[in-house]
Amino acid sequence: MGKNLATKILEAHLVEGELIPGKEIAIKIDHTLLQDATGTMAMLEFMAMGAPRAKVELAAQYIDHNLLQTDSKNADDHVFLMTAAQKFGIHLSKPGNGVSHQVHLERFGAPGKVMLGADSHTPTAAGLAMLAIGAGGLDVAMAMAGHPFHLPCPRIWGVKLTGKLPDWVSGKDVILEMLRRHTVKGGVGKIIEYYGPGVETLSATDRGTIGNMGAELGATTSVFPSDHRTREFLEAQGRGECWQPLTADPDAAYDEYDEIDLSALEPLIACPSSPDNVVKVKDVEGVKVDQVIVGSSVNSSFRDLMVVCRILDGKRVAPHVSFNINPGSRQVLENVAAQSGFMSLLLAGAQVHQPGCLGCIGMGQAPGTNQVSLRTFPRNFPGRSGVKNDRVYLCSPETAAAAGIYGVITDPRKLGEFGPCPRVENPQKYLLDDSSIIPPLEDTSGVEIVTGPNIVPFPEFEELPGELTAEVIIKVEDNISTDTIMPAGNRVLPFRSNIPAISQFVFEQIDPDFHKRAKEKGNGVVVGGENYGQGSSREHAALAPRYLGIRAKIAKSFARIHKANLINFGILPLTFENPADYGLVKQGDKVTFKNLRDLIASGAKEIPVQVDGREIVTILEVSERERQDLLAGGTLNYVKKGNL
Ligand code: MIC
Repeated sequence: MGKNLATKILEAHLVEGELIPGKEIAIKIDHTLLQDATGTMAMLEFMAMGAPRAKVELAAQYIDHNLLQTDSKNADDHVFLMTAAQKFGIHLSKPGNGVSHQVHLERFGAPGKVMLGADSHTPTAAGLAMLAIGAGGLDVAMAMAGHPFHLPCPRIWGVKLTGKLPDWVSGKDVILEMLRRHTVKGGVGKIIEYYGPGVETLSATDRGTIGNMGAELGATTSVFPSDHRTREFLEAQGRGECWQPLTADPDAAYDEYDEIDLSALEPLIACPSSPDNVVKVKDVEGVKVDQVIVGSSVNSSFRDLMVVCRILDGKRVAPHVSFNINPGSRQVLENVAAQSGFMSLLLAGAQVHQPGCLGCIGMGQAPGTNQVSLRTFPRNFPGRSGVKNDRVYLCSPETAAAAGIYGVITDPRKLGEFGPCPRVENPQKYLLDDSSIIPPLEDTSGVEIVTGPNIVPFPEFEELPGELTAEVIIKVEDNISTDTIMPAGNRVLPFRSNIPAISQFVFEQIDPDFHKRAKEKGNGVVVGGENYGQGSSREHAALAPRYLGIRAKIAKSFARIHKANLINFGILPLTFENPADYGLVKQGDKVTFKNLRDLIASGAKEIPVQVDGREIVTILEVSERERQDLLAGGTLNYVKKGNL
């Protein structure tokens, strides 16, 4: 039986363990990706490890999230990251140069490389046949310091693509179809590998879109083969020498299978407020739209913007619609401008913003009260836009453009009344300009790292106690995202390098007093449902609760990155042995863990907990290495003791 591509790449990078699904493995990392919102903390963690220089083949730091400068904080953090990147041999992409995922595809990505990124949408690099995985900042800092990345070996899920996308249907509709079929939990513990004859009908950036939102399925990552479309993209970027062909063996087997006939897809849309709440666009036609945003983390490539330019050419957006463009990179904007797309946008009445994440992470662009916002973003978790009870839909650039013109949700096929679907070819040679990427220095001896007043030292955490008595501070439902646990947005993001300050926002949306109660009680427990902690890679969703005294989270199941982050900061990630016990626990209950240290040190999987006098059994599914991290009170404590 032949091998699939994911297995080939994993094998070439395997440094510990065996490729048996569920068992812990360690893999060598070639590229690391940091963005600024997670990067300040990750850089502090890297500094705490004492490594003199990044030890990976390529390390990149992007400044793409915290772009609004309403006071000195974000600007200070930018200078910190710029000087630290110079000190440690890291490429630095300046504010305004673009979103990490798009710029990495353009300037650094290469087939077959393994990348670890402190952003859950790192798998966008699937578009270039990279195995690119999102992780917490501490894991990325460790990889930058030259350590392999540990993860439970994923199952490989082969998704065969056949046919060709019809007019007015694009990459976004493929991944929305995956979400419709499999929900936000469908990819947990899996790598999604796309194969089959339909693959070559998709460009590198369409593949990037599909890889990006594999994160919304909870997948470890996604991967596409490297073929002539990959070479075409790299050559157009002046980097043809990075190309190599990579594909699964013809008789490759997968742990699971699915198949999508691209020709049968229709325009799809995710309704409020979950990326898997997917319906056909034609089923929600007529809903009045107030805001449209094209671009940001996903669907911000040259093709995505250019298709919107062509659709809007010679038309105006409906008077009541605020139509926004967030280009993925300066390169995208320059190339769109060179092909006169920019003029079509301006004349149509669009607001064109600087390249960056912006509204995708609530950094501006919040919709008004009760307004409907259609976005080509990857996520629409409740409140993420910055507005309580927001009504955010996720769709393709074609569907977004149609809503802009008609002012209501409209199946983009209706645009056929103005002419045929625009065919946008990517340039054979993009206009290239790397002047906003500062390359690493050879001699860094003269570089001083500038730390502004917003950079607060990493908090000290004590080790796991022998026994633990705590109180249930909050109980939440299924699919709670990290946006609910640790909100982002322009009020909160500037505190990413200041844990005492950011901790006051934990669970703010659903329980503004959470932080006070948690601090008051001393030791706390959070109880959750299925897929607890889905969404972003932000380690602050573990670090800030830990700062407030949370020592354990008991859930029906956890999302992959959040579970790893909990362990990194010494919070026990426990699951109910009997999911029905979830119903027995309530906010305010006293919980006691007897012989906790001994149980964990002895390798026990079953951890009994007294909940208001009753005993329930919880399960601790972690590796031996992770047990040591938990005992030490977190990975950094363990590492500081000289264990690596
Ligand atoms: C997101 O899309 O949620 C983010 C913002 O990019 C996050 C990272 C962060 O919270 O800084 C992610 O996806 O990991």
